[in-house]
Amino acid sequence: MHTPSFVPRKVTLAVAVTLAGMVLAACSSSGTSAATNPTAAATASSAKKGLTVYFIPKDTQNPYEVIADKGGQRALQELGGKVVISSGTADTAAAQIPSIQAAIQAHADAIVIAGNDPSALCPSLNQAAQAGIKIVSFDSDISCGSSPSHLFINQANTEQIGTSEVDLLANEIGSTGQIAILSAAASATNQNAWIGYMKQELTKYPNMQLVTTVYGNDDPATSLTVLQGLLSAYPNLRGIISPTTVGISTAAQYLDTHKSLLANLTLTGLGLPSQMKSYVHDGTVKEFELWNPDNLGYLAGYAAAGLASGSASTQTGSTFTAGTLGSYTVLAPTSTTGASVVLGPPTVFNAANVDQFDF
Ligand code: RAM
Repeated sequence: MHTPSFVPRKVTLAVAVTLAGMVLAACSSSGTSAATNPTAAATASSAKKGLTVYFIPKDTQNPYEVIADKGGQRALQELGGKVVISSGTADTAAAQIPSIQAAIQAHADAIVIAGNDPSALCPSLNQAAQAGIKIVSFDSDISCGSSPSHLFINQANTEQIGTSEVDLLANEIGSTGQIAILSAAASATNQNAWIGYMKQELTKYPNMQLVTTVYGNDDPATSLTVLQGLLSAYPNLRGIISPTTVGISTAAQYLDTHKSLLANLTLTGLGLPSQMKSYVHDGTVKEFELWNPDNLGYLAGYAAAGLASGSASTQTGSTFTAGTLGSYTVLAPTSTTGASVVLGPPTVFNAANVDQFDF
């Protein structure tokens, strides 16, 4: 049996258990939590009052994105500013461009965007930056080179998310058999970065074969269609990793009503505890992972307000304070992200702890 290369599973579980029952306010390893830094909230009030921050999620219908946007609203409320939530209903860059234009028209102070495509948004974002709007990406990074400069709010270490999902599945299926990935949009930066690390991790498991990746576009109906296609094309499939809350909840719902499939098939990935708990308790899913999306939006809101107020920067090593979450340090760009801060490690959920989380 393998253990994850990055953070031992036991440690991750221990973190989950330790945090149970309290607000999941994990900080990046480079950060200091407000619990150990009581002046955090006070420092944060250096943000300008009356800021307007446009939150542009992947789409406005995905419950995960809705929770993240609420976290952003919470942050701006604390800071005496406001959030405008604007996006399309499909996970495409084209659907997000009108929202960037709207932010420019409204003379917004900052944009917080979940990129549906690494580079298709860059010309519009550049235009926004030239109009003086600060750019933050969250959930799914953009890749615009140096123009416009932006800060990515990463939910957890990208490599750890990818490798740990493979390790969870390997542990459940005895590291053997055909597996597949049920992803979101084929152009989504976050999904593709995680999948890259999954493939890397799979080289440690020679008896597990990734047969295909299918894309449900974070749309429940499309996710169901591609899942059914997958199951009929690969009747011997032993495992599915769905690194999207829409994909995993759709697949769990389907398996729940087709329980005979569970004799040979294991599902894991990234899910909202609120959507997944019934499937965990009835045995459809044993373990899955996530972080607190509300905290992700809250951190992004503070980062945007900090950039717009001059109290945060994209400079490697610079720090800013994100209200009750505490202090964060900007990390240098990597092969998969621009300059970033990391919210914290993901939590593994199972029957023992899944009821303790309210997102
Ligand atoms: C979905 C989206 C989002 C991803 C989560 C885990 O809701 O694809 O981008 O971060 O799942």
